[in-house]
Amino acid sequence: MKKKLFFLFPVLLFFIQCNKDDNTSPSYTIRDYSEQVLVDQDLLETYLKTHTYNYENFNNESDIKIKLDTITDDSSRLSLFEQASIKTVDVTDTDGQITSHNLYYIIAREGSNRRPSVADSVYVSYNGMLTDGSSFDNRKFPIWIDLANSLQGFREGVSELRTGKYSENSNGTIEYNSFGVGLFFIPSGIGYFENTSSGIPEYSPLIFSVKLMTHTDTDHDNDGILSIFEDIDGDNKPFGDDTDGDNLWNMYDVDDDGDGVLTVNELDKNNDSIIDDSNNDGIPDYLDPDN
Ligand SMILES: [Ca+2]
Ligand SMILES: [Ca+2]
Ligand SMILES: [Ca+2]
Ligand SMILES: [Ca+2]
Repeated sequence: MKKKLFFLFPVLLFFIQCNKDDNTSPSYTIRDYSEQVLVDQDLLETYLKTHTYNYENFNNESDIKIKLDTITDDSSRLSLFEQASIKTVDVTDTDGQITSHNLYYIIAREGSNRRPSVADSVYVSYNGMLTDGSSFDNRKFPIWIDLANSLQGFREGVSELRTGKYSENSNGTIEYNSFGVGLFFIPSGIGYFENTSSGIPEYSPLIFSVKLMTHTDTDHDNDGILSIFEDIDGDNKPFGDDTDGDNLWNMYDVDDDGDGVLTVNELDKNNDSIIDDSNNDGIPDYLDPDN
């Protein structure tokens, strides 16, 4: 079966509706990541310690909905905090200062198939919430999302899940089971930070429950190298890598070394399924402007 990609980008995840940087008010200054991250961490940890979810329901293959609930002091239920893992995600500001952010996450069910990369497209249903419990975007039916162009906290979280298995019903519809289900608690620095969006005030930590049905290995520029492998500095992310310095990242650049020969045409000229390095200098031809 050939999979068809429908890129129905959810507005909330990708488009900033109001950028405070453009605000004409002279008194407005954008907060520092290093200060905001402490505020958000405090807020998220308080939420995690005072809430739980229906974790006992995820020991099977069916489609279970995550239900968050408050926890009382005398409860024997595990809090979210007791179950959460932490992934450290760095953010570099315009001055080059790096701030580490804690992405808290819970894998309610890991999933049975493959993990997508941070640059792949994923087929997900999700509920996006604030720490006050309000929901700002609830997708009951799955949609395709390009992780490379989604919020940093979202793509780092979803890439920790595994996809499921699917079967085709007699009427042609696809049914997914044993897919990954996760909860992600995202500080604003790897969310929208100073920007607002519909239902999301500035500097809001975000909570997402996500079901990952399937994914597609994605090659954004169709040059024959999957986007995740257009990663030159070796940090396992193709973001910001730009071999020829033309301000077009390799994942979007059809001629990665800028030598006038398209990457797809100098990858493997002798068709031996090995990436060519004609002058044996350790740099593959498609990244070598001298060859
Ligand atoms: Ca480039
Ligand atoms: Ca490329
Ligand atoms: Ca080239
Ligand atoms: Ca070359």
